[in-house]
Amino acid sequence: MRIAQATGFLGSGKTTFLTAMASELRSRGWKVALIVNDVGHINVDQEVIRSKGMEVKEVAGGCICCEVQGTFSTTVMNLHMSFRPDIILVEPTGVAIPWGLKKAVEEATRKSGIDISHAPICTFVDCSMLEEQLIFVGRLIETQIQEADLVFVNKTDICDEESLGRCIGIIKGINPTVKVLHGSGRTGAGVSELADIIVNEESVRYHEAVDGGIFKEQYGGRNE
Ligand SMILES: Nc1nc2c(ncn2[C@@H]2O[C@H](COP(=O)(O)OP(=O)(O)O)[C@@H](O)[C@H]2O)c(=O)[nH]1
Ligand SMILES: [Mg+2]
Repeated sequence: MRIAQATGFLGSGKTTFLTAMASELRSRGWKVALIVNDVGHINVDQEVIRSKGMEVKEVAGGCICCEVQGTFSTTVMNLHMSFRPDIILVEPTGVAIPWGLKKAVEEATRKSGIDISHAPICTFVDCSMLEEQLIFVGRLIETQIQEADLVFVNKTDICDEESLGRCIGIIKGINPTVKVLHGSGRTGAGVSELADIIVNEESVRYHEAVDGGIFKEQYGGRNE
């Protein structure tokens, strides 16, 4: 079974994009489940998703990065037993950071004994809002970009070339080596491209170095 997680600030378009991605994966023959972990209003139309042959579960009460990591593991195990998905797409809260999400998957793997492969964690960025958000919630967004396996610049349907270029420049300034894709969950641009990466590539894992810096290491065996 595979788990694919998204991060990105509230309103960056995660729900819209993951819904489109779920349909794309389903049309490729994957059995898809979604886990939505939100603090406020859950935007996913659960009945519509179920009518398309997918399953949705909610994890409430906090962020799966920290407070409800245990509930996340249980939800993953229950989904595995009841629905047998090939892939679970996970939308955490807008304040989740990739490091915490990686730990959540590690814990689920350890507790469940299920052979889980971990797709790259994608951080969604709203290209029309990035500069403003960096002023108000800069620390959070910078962390989401620094720790991401890849960044998706979303809502390009409402951005011109110049602001898209500026946005990519800011992201590369924060994380020079990260792969950056762009498109729109609303128009479907980039959905197929991101789906290719989600099914074919692996997440990279981070350890905090002794000096407080962060270094990357290939996401390895599940007993580590
Ligand atoms: N223009 C545009 N709006 C979008 C796009 N994706 C999502 N939105 C809108 O942005 C808002 C937040 O989207 P949502 O998917 O709920 O974001 P989330 O909070 O990250 O899950 C909603 O009003 C969406 O309709 C997009 O690609 N283009
Ligand atoms: Mg959402």
